[in-house]
Amino acid sequence: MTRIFSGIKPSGHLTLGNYLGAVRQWVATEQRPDEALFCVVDLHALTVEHDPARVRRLSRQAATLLLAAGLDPRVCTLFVQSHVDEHTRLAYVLECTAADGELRRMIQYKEKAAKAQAAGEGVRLSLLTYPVLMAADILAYGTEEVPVGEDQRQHVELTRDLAVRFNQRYGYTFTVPRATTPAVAARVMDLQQPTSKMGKSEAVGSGIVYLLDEPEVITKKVMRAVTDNEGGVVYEREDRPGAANLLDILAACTGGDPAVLAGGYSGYGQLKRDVAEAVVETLRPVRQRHAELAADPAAVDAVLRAGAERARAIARPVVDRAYEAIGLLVP
Ligand code: AQP
Repeated sequence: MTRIFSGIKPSGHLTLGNYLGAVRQWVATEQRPDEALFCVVDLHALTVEHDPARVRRLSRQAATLLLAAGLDPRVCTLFVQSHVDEHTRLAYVLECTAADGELRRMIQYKEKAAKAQAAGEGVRLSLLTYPVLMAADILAYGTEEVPVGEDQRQHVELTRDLAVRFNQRYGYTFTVPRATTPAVAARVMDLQQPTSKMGKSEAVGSGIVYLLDEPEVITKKVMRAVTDNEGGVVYEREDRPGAANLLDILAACTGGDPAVLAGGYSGYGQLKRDVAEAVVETLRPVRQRHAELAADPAAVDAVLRAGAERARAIARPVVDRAYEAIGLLVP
């Protein structure tokens, strides 16, 4: 049995990138005889300027959307990070294992710190240290597999480095996890800026498809996607990123190979129409189920409470072992 863990941060409304890159993989794990835990990592949403009421609202919305996407709380454990103290308890110990330099090399830190500075905002210390908290999220559960989008690979690599280093210094304590990414759409790009990732914390834009967008809105966004002026439709990620992104999305929604799909089109009009339809149909059941679940927030909260209890029971002994190994008296 493989232990699986992954998380999503309530830093904005969930996007098509989150769904194709991560959430769909999570739902697929339920077909396997494995133990999976999925988490709304709310503490990670506090690393940049945030509105407390919005984070609270988005946390419940993310949990509701994960259930709507197909996570079944009878099969997996769904919970909120801040409900399980073991994450922050372990994070400090891992900070004593990590080096300042390796955290400053993280791409997301560099990009977000530069953005905060450009906006005249201070850079929160947590923006530097949150990859260590993410390592704690993963290692606290003896996780073997972390299904994520491509952008999170570097953080999972850091997690592996910290686990190996801790084990070498203090004796075997942590399972060393590996990242898994989907074969297509591991990095869905912004439809208006196809060289940038479709990110949920970006300002609302016409290049971002949200899971709760109405079908007409999705169609409009896809039809206005930036492509290029070259002739024909060819799958070339470097030279024709807009077209490649549309083909990746189509392949992820319909099954198939993006390069092969390209051969079926002579122009972008039909490709965009097909992508729009595929995305609308992929997201339609999620949106419908979300409307039902959102009508009963108390039921969602009950799922999260039960999930936190199960998660705590798994994490506690792992974190206790780490405390003991590093030299702390465990009560
Ligand atoms: N565009 C994407 N394509 C494929 N996978 C993606 N993921 C995110 N965006 C894409 C994957 O979704 C999971 C949860 O993501 P997250 O909440 O950690 O980060 P985010 O959605 O990328 O949110 P932000 O706030 O916009 O964060 P930054 O600015 O840090 O990128 C992850 O598995 C992620 O890989």
